[in-house]
Amino acid sequence: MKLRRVLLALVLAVAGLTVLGGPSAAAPRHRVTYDKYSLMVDGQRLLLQSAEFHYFRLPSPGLWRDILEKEKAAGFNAISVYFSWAFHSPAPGEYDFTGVRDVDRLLRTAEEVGLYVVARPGPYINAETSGGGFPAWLKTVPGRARSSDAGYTAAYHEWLAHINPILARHQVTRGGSVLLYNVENEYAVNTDPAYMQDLQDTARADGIDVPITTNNCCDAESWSSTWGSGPGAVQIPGVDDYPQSFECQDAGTTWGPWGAGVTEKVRDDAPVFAAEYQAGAIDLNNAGYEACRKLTGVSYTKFFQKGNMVLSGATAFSYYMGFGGTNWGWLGQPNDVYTSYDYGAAITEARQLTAKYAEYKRQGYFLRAVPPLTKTDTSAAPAVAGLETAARTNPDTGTQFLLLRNAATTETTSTLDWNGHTFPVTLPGHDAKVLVSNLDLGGQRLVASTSELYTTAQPGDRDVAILYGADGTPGATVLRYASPPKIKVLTGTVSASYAGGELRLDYTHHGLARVLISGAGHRPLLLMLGTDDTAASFWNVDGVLVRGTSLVRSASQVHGTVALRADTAKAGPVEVFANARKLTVNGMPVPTRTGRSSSLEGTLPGPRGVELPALAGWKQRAEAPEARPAFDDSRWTVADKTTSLSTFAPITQPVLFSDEYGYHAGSVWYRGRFTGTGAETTVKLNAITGKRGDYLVWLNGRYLGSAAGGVQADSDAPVNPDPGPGEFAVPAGLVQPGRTAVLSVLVQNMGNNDDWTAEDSRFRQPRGLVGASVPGVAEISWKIQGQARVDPVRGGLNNGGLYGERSGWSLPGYDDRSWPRAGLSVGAGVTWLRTGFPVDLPKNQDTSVALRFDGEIPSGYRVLIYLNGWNLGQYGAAIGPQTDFVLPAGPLRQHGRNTLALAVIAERPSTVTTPRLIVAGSQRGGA
Ligand code: IPT
Repeated sequence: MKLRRVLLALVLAVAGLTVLGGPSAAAPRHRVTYDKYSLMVDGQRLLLQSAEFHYFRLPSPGLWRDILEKEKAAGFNAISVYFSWAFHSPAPGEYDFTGVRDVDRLLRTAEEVGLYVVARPGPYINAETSGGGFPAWLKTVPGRARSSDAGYTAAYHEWLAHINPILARHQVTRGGSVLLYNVENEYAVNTDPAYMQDLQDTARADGIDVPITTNNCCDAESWSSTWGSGPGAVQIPGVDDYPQSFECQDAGTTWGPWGAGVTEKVRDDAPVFAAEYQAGAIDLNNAGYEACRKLTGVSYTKFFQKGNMVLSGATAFSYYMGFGGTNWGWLGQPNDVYTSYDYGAAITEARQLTAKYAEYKRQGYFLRAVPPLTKTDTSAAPAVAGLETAARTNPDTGTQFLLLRNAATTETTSTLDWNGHTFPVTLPGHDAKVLVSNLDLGGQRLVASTSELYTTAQPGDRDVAILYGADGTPGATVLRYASPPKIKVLTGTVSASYAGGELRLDYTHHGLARVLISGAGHRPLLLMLGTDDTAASFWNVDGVLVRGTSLVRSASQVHGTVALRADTAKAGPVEVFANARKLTVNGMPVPTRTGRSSSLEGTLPGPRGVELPALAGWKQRAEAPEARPAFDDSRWTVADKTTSLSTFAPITQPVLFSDEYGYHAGSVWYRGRFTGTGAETTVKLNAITGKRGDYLVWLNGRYLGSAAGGVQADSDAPVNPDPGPGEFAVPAGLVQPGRTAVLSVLVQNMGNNDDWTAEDSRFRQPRGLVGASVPGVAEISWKIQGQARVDPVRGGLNNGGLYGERSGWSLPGYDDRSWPRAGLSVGAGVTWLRTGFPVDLPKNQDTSVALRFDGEIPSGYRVLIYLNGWNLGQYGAAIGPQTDFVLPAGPLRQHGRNTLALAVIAERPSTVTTPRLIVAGSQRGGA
């Protein structure tokens, strides 16, 4: 796609035109079609290998390319992307698509990298985002969300009118990357076919002409058989499968509690589409994302995904998540996630590759090497004692795919009788293999192999193929040759025999064996036989095979020189298979010699050491002047509403729900005035914050205490409220008879519930105070204040309404010279700590930096972390188990001065743990 764009630019430049933005109507057009087997582009069958990526969880557009290149290097040919309405719209009618919201840039980057996009604009997206992607202002719009009610319809039409034209001009049909358009999300209960149909009609009217899909959850039949081809049915129904569930604490013991993970075929005329296939997990029980990575680790990935390939015949997959990212600001839905959305994915939140990534790469390269897999039917599979088997065959080529799966936890050794051959097979516990027979491998014919195919390449006048199997297990490969070929074993131990037009190689998978097969009227074949690890040490990017780097981003060959863009995590040897004599890496020439395998061999340097400054010289300033009776709140909003659209009935009047007054993110302050009697003994206050929230209470400037905010995530919540304990004792003498008393309450709203079941009440559930009374007092008059203004760069979800946030204390330009240097003890209430630090990271190197809090996670206070004004996380025992907070380039100035501001909200006097900077990974190279 990149080359095409460059060519187009040249053509247009010659014609005196310029290319503005993405592909225009003049760009090459392609046809996207499908049948029961697969998607097709210009009639060519396509195996869609997609990884989910949320641009809104990486507030650094320059790093989007890094993730996309890493996905592509693992063999993916697509990304699947939710577009978050809430992220772009802070208020009705207001939309922002600039900076970190520049989705046009995202789609352009996908085009440049060469990845298709499955576009998922919702309007409802779930995804553990606040409100499931609904902007909080939608809570004040009448009409049931996710239905065809008028108010909601007008609101989502506004969103689609903004996002659809962007997606439309980036469609494959117009020379762009958008291949599929996904409406809604797991819309399975409380459904309204007219709404589902209108989403599609609106998309079509807006110029969407690629196939429309949706992701079904719990009732996979919903948008097909129930409504047939009637209203709401989509062309290609997708199905979500999460066989390992989300109980990360059970990693290592749990196995498929949510089913076999075999994607259902929903429509006879459409391919099987695994729209979300589990590739990680949310951390429901605070086990930490490493546990989630283990729950969905290499074993799971092999067993379930390979099983699904053969058992379901799916030819379109999207793995959720490929890279999770960060719930920065108030993006997250608080009941299921904390700041990190690492997800235990193959690429970590700090953008590092894991062992799981290597497994995705093994599977991804395999899928790329076997085009016949795009059209298969189930076929009879040979039985193998002790193992599960299943098979599919391509009716045109006769290529067969045979699944061998070991459901036991221990290794199984058996015999496979397959197409007239007898092979020994050994499979480790919970492992799976997809074997291939009758496949054209470049100039060779693979008859059968008990090794898995990793990848193939055609450097110059020969073929290279890499096969692999678990270390120490037997392998055999049979190739067809009309006469005996010449066999040269370059490395390793391999025995060869020839009979009846077939060459059979027998070996034990170990290290990397290399066999050169030539003569017999074929192109020479370099066959490499490896293990999981030695196979995965190869990169096959843009047709160039490379071993020894930690990543290859792209490769090109011009005039006998192969130019790689590649990363190295350490110094070491590099080996390149290409039709070239010279090598450059990241623009630098690399001296090479030609090795025994006729490859180029050289040595590459690793990254330089990185020094990060200590964080010192903290300055401190306490705030919360709102707690003082004399504080001037004359410009605050009067809270006097008596009704709301929430199904939650307020415990007292007036309605104090913060969204009703336009305050949607983070902290909200309330000040209530009443005339004292002198007999007050108790203040009763209830708040709903979503999980992990709290509220702090002052009366006449005296701190009365704090409570955990109510959590109303359950569907029966509206009738079963539990908005916190909410009773605070009034010290004698604090309230004077006949005098005005002032109640000040700071509520930490954590974000909105999702609307997963389309029942409206969950998502509309209030945030902020829901009940406030002082027994003996007839009336309290209220004022409310939240976020002062939408940050034009960082957006509406970045800030709440703390005094320091309203006064710019989080911003790098704020002048804190008058602030004293102070210790780390803080009183109850809100205290800010600020410091500056210089960073100068090595050039031509990708260093990922994070902030780490050492020691036990404190209770009693929470910390909002602002880096150069970007709200990059929340830390504290009430929040979650997270101690490392990624500081992405962009928010982090990599060559310059940075400002770190910590807003400490303390329920009691505390000594704050201050963090330090750490290197979360460093490689020479980078995007
Ligand atoms: C599936 C959602 O579609 C997706 O948005 C995300 O929330 C994911 O779950 C969990 O991370 S719903 C599936 C668990 C039934």
